[in-house]
Amino acid sequence: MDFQLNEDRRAIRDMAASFAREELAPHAAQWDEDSHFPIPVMRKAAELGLAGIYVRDDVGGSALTRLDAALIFEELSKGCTSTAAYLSIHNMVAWIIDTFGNEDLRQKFLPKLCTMELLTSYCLTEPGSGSDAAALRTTAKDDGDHYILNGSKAFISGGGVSDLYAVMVRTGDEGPGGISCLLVEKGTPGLSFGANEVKMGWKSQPTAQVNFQDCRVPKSNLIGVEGQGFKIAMAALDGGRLNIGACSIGPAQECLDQAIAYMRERKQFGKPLTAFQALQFRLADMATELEAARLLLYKAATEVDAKTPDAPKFAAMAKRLATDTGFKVVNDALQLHGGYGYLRDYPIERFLRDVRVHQILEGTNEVMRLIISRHLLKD
Ligand code: FAD
Ligand code: 2MC
Repeated sequence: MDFQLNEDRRAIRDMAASFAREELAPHAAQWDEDSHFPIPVMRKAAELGLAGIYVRDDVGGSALTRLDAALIFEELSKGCTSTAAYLSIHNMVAWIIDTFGNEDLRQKFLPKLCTMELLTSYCLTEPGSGSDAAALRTTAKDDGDHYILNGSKAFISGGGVSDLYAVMVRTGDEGPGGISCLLVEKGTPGLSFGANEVKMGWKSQPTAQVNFQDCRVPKSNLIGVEGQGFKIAMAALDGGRLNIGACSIGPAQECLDQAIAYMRERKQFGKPLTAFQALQFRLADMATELEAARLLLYKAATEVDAKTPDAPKFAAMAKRLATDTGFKVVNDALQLHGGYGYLRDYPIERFLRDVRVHQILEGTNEVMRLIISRHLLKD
C-alpha cells in the first residue's frame, strides 16, 4: 500500500492542473453564462492525451489507469467542472469501443475520438427509465444486415452536437439480458434531437433528448455481441462514477482553498474570520471529510483497475461519498463567504450548481446505496 503518488503520477496531475488553470478556469464563468460548449479547447485537451485516457496507444490512446484518470479529472474540474465532466463521458464511450468493439470499429472510430475530431455521447436513460435502466424500451429490430431503431433517450450529454452515440437498445426479451450496445452516427436518417435542456448547472455542455424513428443502423456497428449491452453499460459506469466523484472532489478542494484565502482577508468584529474557532473547526471538518472521500476514490480506482469482483461496489461507495462530500464542502465554502458567496462575482455559486447534479447522474446516490447493499447482502 502506497499513499504517495509516484513521479509519473505527479507529472500527469500537474499537466492537468496547468491545463485547467490556463485553458479552462479563465473562461468557465463565461461558458456558464452563455451555455457555450468549448469544442476547440477540448481538442487542445485531446492533444495532451485527455480524450482517450484509458484507450490503447495503437489507436492514439494514452493507455493510462483509472487512478491516473481520477487525478486528471480532479484537476480539470477545478478549472471548469462541466467541461471536465463531458470529457469524462467522451472517455467512457472511447473505452467502451476500445474494450468491447471489434478491430474494425476500433480502427474506424478511436483515432478520431482520441483527437476529438469526433465527439461522443453515452445513451442509456430514457423518459420512462432512469434508475431502472434495464427497463429501457428503445427497440432495435433485426432487418437483414441492419437494425431498425425506434424510441427515445433522455438527458443525453452532448446530445445534438456529438458525432457518435453509444446507444443501449433492446434487441431481445425484457430485462438486462435483452439489451445490446450499438453505435449510431450523426446524420443517420431517422436520428433526431430534442431542444437543449435548460439546466441549473453543467451549462457548458448541451443536454438533449435523442430520438430514433425507423433509424437504420448497420449491424457492423454492434459493440460486442447481442445481449451484452447492459453489462457493457454498467462496466463503463464503474469508471464513469469514479470520474464524477473526482469532478466533485476537485471543485470542493478549490472552494475550500478559496474560502481560506477569503477568511484571511475578511474582517468582522475587528478580526479576520480565520480568528473564530467555530469557523476554524468548520475548515478542519471540511478538509478531513474531503481527504477521506479522496482516499476512498483512489482505493476504488485501484479496484476498478485490478478488475476485482468488488470493483462495482467500491466505485459506488466512492461516487456516493465523493459527490455528497463534494457538495457539502462547496456549500460550506459558500456559507463562509457570506453574501458574497451567493454572487456571480465569485465562482463558488457556479461550482455549487455544477456539483449538485453529480448526486443524481451516472446513477443517483440512492442507486449507489442499492448497489453497495446488494454486494453486502449477496450470498
Ligand atoms: P428516477 O429514476 O425517476 O428517480 C427519482 C428519484 O427516486 C431519485 O431520487 C432516485 O434516487 C429515487 N429512486 C428511484 N429508484 C429507487 C429505488 N429503487 N430505491 C430508492 N430510491 C429510488 N443519462 C444518460 O444515459 N446519458 C447521459 O449522458 C446523461 N447525462 C445527464 C446529464 C444531466 C444534466 C442529467 C440531469 C441527467 C443525465 N442523465 C444521463 C440521466 C441520469 O443518469 C438520470 O437522471 C439518473 O440516472 C436518474 O434517473 P431519473 O432522472 O429518471 O430519476
Ligand atoms: N459490471 C459488469 N456487469 C454488471 C455490473 C457491472 N458493474 N453491474 C451489473 N452487472 C451485470 C450483473 O452481473 C447481471 O448479470 P447476470 O444477469 O449475468 O447476473 C446483469 O448485469 C444485470 O444486473 P442487475 O441484476 O444488478 O440489474 P438490475 O436491473 O437490478 O439493475 C442497477 C441494476 C439498478 C444497479 C442499474 O440499473 C443501474 O446502475 N441504474 C442506474 C442507471 C445509471 O447509472 N444511469 C446513468 C446514465 S449515464 C449518465 O448519467 C451520464 C451523465 C453519462
